[in-house]
Amino acid sequence: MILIKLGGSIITNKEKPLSARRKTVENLTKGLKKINEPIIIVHGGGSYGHYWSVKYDMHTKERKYDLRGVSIVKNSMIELNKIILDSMIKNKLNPYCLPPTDFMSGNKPISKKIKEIEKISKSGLIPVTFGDALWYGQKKTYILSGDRIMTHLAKALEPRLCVFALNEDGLYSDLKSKKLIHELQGEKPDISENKMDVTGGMTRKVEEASKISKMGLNVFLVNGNKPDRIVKAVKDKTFEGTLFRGKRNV
Ligand code: IP8
Repeated sequence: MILIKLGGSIITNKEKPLSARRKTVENLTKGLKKINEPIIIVHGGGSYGHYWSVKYDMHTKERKYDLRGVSIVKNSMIELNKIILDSMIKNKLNPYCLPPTDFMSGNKPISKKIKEIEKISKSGLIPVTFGDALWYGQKKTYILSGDRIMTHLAKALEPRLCVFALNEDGLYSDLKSKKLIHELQGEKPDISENKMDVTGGMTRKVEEASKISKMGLNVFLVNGNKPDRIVKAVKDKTFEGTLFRGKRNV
């Protein structure tokens, strides 16, 4: 089983509110079509969810946020999700839409539901979920990042590989020269970036990726503009990007 996160920066145009990169989404789904094993898709918020989360000052902390913001963030994620689902349907994949409310209770994953997601993906359907605004309890809500969902799913399902599709070639040891880090083992690199995501952007991704690799699993950060790199990583185990090698795979 393969877990794939389509980052908001790759599926949307982050400079333009509420604009999806439809051609890129199309290329990605065509790439997914070439993978012959169970997959689960998670996608981010990009210029949909993050745009509204910033407007309504909503974050990952559980608080009493503006209820209007909660509704609008959720609505925008449904809109972005629909674009992904439509592209998958068009390319003859069988997505099975699962908003995170389906497997989260407050900020905890429901293990029975997560096990069910595994069964769904093994049946040939492709579960598709996404970062979202979620009910926490006592009138509080929070933003659940798709990266955090990846960690929840990885922990429970132990996929063969976790892929994060980004709008970059992977992690750079130096931002100016764009020198790519090809492989990491256990260590968590120090990265600097401009934070524009309410969930922490690249910092969060690196955090979750190293958490997952510490569970022993391989995590691969790859350029989503080159879907063949995803296919090659899955099929031939050649990693053109940044691989966080999990202990089990050393
Ligand atoms: O882009 C957050 O998901 P992410 C989604 O995976 C929202 O961090 C609603 C901002």
